[in-house]
Amino acid sequence: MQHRCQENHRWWKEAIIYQVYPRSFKDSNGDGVGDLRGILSSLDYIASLGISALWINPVYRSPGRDNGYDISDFRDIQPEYGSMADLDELFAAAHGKNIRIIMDMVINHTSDQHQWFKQAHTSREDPHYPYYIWWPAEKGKPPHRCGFFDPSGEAWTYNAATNSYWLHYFSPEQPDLNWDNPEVRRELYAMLRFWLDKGVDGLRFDALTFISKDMSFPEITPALLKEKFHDDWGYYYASGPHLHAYLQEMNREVLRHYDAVTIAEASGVFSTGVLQFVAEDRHELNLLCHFEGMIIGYLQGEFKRVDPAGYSRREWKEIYTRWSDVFNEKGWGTIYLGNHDQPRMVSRWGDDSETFRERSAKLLFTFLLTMRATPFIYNGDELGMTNIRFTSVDDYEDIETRQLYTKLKAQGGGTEQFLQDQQLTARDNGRTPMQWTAGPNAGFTEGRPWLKINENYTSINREAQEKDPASLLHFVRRLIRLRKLNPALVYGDYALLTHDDSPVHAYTRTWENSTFAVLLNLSGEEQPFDSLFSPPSAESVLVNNYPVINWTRDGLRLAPWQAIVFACAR
Ligand code: ISL
Ligand code: CA
Repeated sequence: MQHRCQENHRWWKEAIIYQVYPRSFKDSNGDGVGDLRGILSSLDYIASLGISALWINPVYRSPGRDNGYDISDFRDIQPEYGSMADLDELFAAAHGKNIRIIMDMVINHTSDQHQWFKQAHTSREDPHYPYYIWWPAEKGKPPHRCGFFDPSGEAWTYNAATNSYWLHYFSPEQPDLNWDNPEVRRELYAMLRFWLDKGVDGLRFDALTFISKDMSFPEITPALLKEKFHDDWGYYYASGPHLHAYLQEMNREVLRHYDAVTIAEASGVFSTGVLQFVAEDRHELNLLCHFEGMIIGYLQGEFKRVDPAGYSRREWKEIYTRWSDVFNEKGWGTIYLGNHDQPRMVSRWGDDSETFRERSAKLLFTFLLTMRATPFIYNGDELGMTNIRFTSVDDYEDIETRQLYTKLKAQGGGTEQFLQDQQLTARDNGRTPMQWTAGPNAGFTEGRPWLKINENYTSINREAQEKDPASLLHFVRRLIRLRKLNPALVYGDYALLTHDDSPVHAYTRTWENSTFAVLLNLSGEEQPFDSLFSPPSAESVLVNNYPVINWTRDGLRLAPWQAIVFACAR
């Protein structure tokens, strides 16, 4: 078969992207905050993983209310992270090691400390007033919109100087930009060119699906929201009237003139809608990160609460299969199991108990690196770092947790349940400092870390895993190499073998005349697997997180969290 992808190879389809959360990665000057020189000094480690590109979370000038997702100057660096010269040095050093750089672009909103907003909120006559979205108070109270990080949950905040309310889908300190204003778009495009001209190799667009709003702000009752927009504001916010027109314009004006990969963070986009963003003939973007995988196991209609009993494996298989199949003819997918907004991968999807932490993390990486999509690895996951599970609200630094708690208290809710939920879902679980060594502060800083370090750093750290050939870290390196050496694992057709409720996720990846079988037992119990395959020879087993494969006369028995990849006989 002449394969559809053959004429369509792109570096970012073959890439493995490593996400660095600068604040928590490596501190170079003892102030307890990770920084650019810290990343620079860790570049050999990053390169040793074999990854192709680095995505760096925002390091721009920012008051840091949302750890950099509230930008006050798009063209400057927040001093606690370093300087523009440091960043330039990092770009050059990374490029010298064949590592591409992807920068995070936050263009749905700015900080309230951005010059534009500082001026805008002084008067309706100010030229920057129409850079933001306002509801004049003479029209009464604005129709309710959800502000994710607002202490009252409301996305409008009143400003006396202009006698109007500004819109903020996140916190009040993150006013939404008015994309309907051509001036705003012109400014943002110029800013994007500034970064692309510097030679960045990719852009990850934060909350990109939210940029267009229905500016008539129709009243949305909870009933209407349920009926028309599922149960989810993300979906409503991602359905703005001019979203695709703006993305096409941004492509025409900026993106198509550069050879950089473009990635949307796309809350509220489902597999039915993704091709509108990434099909080649749409001329919008290259890749999109969806949330369908992240919301498996969430309690229906609840924000930041997952079912403590776990998640449905049937749903897992269905969602990842659907998100693989949707790109069979056009576009290309992404896959991730954790990031700076999510709890730790092994705590959420695996089992972080002593017994299964390492095995289940190995299984999750086997999945991540054998699917037909560009994989993202979040820093620290390659060491099997786990949720910190804070037992006090005061331990949390994250604006989301803090605001949710304020809201809960105002409504008279209980702290205990809140803490239990946050132990499973809070973003700070994934933001604790990187565990480099068993030494003081896990080798992250010589000062006082900005966020507590997980106490398990004495056993879970890079140093220990470097020395142990059987460690997760070495396992991940081998998997990365395997993916890079085998186009079947990148471009090969994906076929699900287990369409049932069992926790076994088994699939094949086929490309030209090679086929790989991937068998994953997503559970802590032994599972039978009725295999169509004959037992593989020892040399065709490419991955196994156990020393043996238990192939009985009745078929295969997969051990708890066992992950196997083998090359099928021709
Ligand atoms: O919409 C949501 C919930 O329904 C969120 O998932 C939202 O899309 C997501 O949190 C957006 O995240 C990004 O933008 C935020 C920032 O705090 C995150 O860290 C960033 O990844 C605001 O800039
Ligand atoms: Ca520092």
